Amino acid sequence: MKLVWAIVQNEDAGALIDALTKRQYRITRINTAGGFLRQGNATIISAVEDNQVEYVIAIIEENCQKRIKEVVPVPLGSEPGAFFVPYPMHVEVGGATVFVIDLWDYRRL
Ligand code: 2BA
Repeated sequence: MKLVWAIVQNEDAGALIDALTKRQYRITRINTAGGFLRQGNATIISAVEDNQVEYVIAIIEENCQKRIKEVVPVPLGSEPGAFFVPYPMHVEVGGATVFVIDLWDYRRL
């Protein structure tokens, strides 16, 4: 078995969970935040049979869009008299960051 571990945008998480649970996949959603943007995102984990991995990834791809997010850089420090003009930056986020991890054991007790 494999653990499919997907970091997705909050905007996509609901539809993705619906699409997976409708097909009988068991999933867990964890509310997480990205280290770069410091904004909330969602981590979806699901233990699946090896032969289901590509199908699950295809469902993730189908339900997660790329988006441009605006971020305003925060100054790390400033000299007296200096001023900082916070020009917004744009970064492309998603569709999803997916890790596939070998699962040693899976039990429902
Ligand atoms: P964040 O860390 O908030 O990153 C959001 C987006 O900012 C990233 O989108 C990427 O486009 C950009 N970005 C991240 N780090 C950057 C850097 N050092 N310099 C320039 N731009 C940077 P995605 O790549 O689609 O990632 C979306 C979220 O997935 C990330 O949110 C993070 O929570 C997670 N993630 C991505 N790669 C990861 C990795 N290698 N390990 C763990 N989590 C990861």
